[in-house]
Amino acid sequence: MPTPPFQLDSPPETGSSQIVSASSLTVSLPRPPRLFYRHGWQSWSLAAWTEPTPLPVQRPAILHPLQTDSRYANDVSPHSSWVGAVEFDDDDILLLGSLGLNAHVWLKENLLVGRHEANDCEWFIARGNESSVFAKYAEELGKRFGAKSDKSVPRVWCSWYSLYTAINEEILHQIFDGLNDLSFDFLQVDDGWQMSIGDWEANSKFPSGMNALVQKIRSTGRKAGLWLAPLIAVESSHLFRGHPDWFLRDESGSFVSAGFNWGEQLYALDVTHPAMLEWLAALMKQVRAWGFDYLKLDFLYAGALPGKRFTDMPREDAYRQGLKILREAMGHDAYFLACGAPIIPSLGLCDALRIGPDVSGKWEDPRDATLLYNFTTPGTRNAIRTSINRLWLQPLVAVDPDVAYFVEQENALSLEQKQLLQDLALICNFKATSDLPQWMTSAERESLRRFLNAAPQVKQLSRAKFQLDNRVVDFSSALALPNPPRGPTKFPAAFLGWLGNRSFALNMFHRLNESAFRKKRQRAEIESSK
Ligand code: 9PG
Repeated sequence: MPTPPFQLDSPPETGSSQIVSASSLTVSLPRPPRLFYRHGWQSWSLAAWTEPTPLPVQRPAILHPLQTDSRYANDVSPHSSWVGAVEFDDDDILLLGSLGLNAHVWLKENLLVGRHEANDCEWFIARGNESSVFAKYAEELGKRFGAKSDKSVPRVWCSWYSLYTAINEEILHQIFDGLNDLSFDFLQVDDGWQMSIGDWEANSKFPSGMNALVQKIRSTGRKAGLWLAPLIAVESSHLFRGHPDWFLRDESGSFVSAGFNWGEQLYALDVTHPAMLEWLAALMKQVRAWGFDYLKLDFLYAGALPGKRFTDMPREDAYRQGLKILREAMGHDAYFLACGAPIIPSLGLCDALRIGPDVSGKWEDPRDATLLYNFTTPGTRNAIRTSINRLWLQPLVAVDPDVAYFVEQENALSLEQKQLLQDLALICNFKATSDLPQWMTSAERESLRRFLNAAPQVKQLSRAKFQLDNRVVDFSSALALPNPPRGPTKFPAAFLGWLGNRSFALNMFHRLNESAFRKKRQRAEIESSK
């Protein structure tokens, strides 16, 4: 039985903290805060210090399951997953964070409210400067969810941010050869190798098969990494058609949407279904048997969506149980990067965690940022903003801010913007790129080489400023949020939101992207043949 709401009439003294066990709790604020820290549910969801007022609901709604915690996406009061904080003054921050799963924090006028979805849980409340309250919170989380992985963080070349789905065996071989003297530990094949989302076998662009691809990677002196999204499937996959009973449904028996991507409806696997779990474990073993030692498991949020499961249990507990099975099956010696993953429920089970949205060769898409008020879509500004606001996770897990860029070709970022991404990677100590050797000038190749071998002393000076050795880096340009749509822009914004909810529009968008990716590959092929 959940206990009645716990009320704290005044927050703790500056410099102190306390732990309270309750299903819900309210903390009265002594005065109106000037900022609220919102922590998004999964890797791609927004984490930011914002005004303490409601923000517009991000659009399109069809993507809520894949970009936010859909259950709370329409909340009017500012909402945060597991942990929220308010700022009264410089160095006067009040943090309320749960030490368990399935918990949420809201700012409701002069109250900070914490609520668990099912049971009691422990709540951590602390007041003081930002770094100390978050450090203490992280320490308590570590005691409950497990210590940080002791594996060294690998340097990774990832295929996604250059060729996207347009990869094939031949071009990857050329790239792997072209990276010859650069000190990558892993060459990671991303989305584009599989038959379908759900059908995890090599497609016709990889006629020699996955084992041969691993052999090629190993022949260059590196280890092999692979991307999979093992907890979702598209409607057209054999997996979904063959095993509808393995998929998550709601109370009325309809399939739960896991969002929309690849021009299709996505569905979520039920991570408590015994036959499904057997299939999942066998899949992990298969991937290891092909020879992949680094697994980027993506779209993991699907395991924790609300729904009715084979075994009834709180959704994030179900996810965590599923993740343990994945981890056991892949083996503890594999390097496991969790992506699109609910943050707190992934701690202690993965080696690294993506802490922000995807980067892209663009700083910001005004359509997404200003009209749709969506900060989860690919874009370098979005990626930096959320990642900077999640650095407090560093004592718990290796944090992946996504790849950095070095090349000018096929990339619209300024030198300064690329430098911010590189510096963020150094701060996180997670070094990855997707840049093609075909596109690198010799100077760019040199700067990539220096980056891969760099290990600067990092010191945080303020929310936006960091010192790297003797250099100060300022991320302020990435942290601010654009103003919500106002006045005449409200109409195109509403129309775009409507259009974004239509599957025909998303489908058309997908086809355009795919054709742009293929053209990119053709340009890379021409460069290789020079
Ligand atoms: C492969 C990619 C890459 C990338 C992942 C993930 O619609 N969305 O909001 C959305 C966000 C991210 C995303 C896809 C869709 O990218 O983060 O690194 O692996 O999948 O498809």
